[in-house]
Amino acid sequence: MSESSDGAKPCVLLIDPIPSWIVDRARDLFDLIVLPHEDERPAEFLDNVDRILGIAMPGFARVNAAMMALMPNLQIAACFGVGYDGIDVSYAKQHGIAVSNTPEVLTDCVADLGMALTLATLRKVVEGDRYVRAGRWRSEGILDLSHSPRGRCLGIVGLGRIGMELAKRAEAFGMTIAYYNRSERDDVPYPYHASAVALAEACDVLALTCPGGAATLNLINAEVLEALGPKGYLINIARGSVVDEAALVQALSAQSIAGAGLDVFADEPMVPEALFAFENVVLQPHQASATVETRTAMGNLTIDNLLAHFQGRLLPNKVA
Ligand code: 8YV
Repeated sequence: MSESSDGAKPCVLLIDPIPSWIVDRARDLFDLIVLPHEDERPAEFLDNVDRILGIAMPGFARVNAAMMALMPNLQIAACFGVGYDGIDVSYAKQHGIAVSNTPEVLTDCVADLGMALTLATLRKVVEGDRYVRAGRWRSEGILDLSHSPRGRCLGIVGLGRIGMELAKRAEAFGMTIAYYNRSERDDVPYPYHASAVALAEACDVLALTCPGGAATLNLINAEVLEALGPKGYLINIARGSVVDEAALVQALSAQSIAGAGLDVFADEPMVPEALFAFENVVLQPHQASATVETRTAMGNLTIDNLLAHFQGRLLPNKVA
C-alpha cells in the first residue's frame, strides 16, 4: 500500500520513543530503521542514509540541519507531537522536505494535565501525598491550608486549541480567564493583555500553552515572574524553553511567586535539581499527551502523514 513506483517500501527512520505498537504498524508499512535517540549513529543508520526518505520523530527530538543533511534523499519529517520546534523548519523548507505534526488528537489530554497541574499545585495534592507517606499527618497534624481555584483568574499565554480547552476546564472550576497571544482574537470573550508582563500582573495562575522555539525563548523571565507576584502560580505545559529556569528557581527561592506546576523543561530529561527542594512545585516528566489513547492516535496520525506523502496525496497535517 505504501509501495513506491518500483514496488519497494519507502525507507523511514523512526526516532524512539514512540509506542511499540505504532512502531510495529510502521514496520509493516515502511522499510523501517529505528534510532534509539536522534544523537545515535549506529551502522544500520549510517549505511542507509541514502535510502531514507522519511523520518518519524518525537516532538522533542532535535532534527536539526546537520541531522537532515546526513540524509540526501529525505522528503518528509513527520513529527509525533503538535510542537515541531525540534525540527529546523527553515532548513526543511529550503530543501523541499515536508514537515507534518499531530494537532487536535492530543488537545484534550494536554489540557487535562494543565488543569491537573493547576489543581495539584493550588490544592497541594502532591505535597499532601508526601505528607501522608512520611507519617507527618500523624506526627504533625493537618497539612497547611491550600488555595481554591474558584474566583481566581487563569492567564493563558498562547490561546490556541490547547489554551481554549484549558480555559473551558478552568471555567468549570470557577476560574475567570484572560490571555496573551501574538495577536488579539476576535472570537473569544476573554480579556486580552498585550504582553506577558501585563497578563502576569492581571492573573493569579499563569498557564503556558504557546509554541516553543526562538519566538518564545525565555518569554517568562524575571520581570514576568515578578509581575505574577507572591500569590501567583506558574503552570507550564508548553515547552521548557519558554521559561527562564534560573529566574524561576530564583523567584521560588525568594518566595516571590507562590508555586509552580511544570510538565516541561529546557533540557529534558535533565530537570534543574534546585526545583526538587520546593514543596510548592509539582514536577511531571513531560507526560501531558502520554495516555495510551492519545499516543495511539498521535502515532496513527504520524503514519497517516507519511503514507499520504508517499502515495502522493495532500498531507493531513502539513506545517511546512
Ligand atoms: C510529546 C509534545 O511529548 O505534542 C507535543 O508537542 O510535546 C508531546 O505531545 C512529544 O511530541 C512526544 O513525542
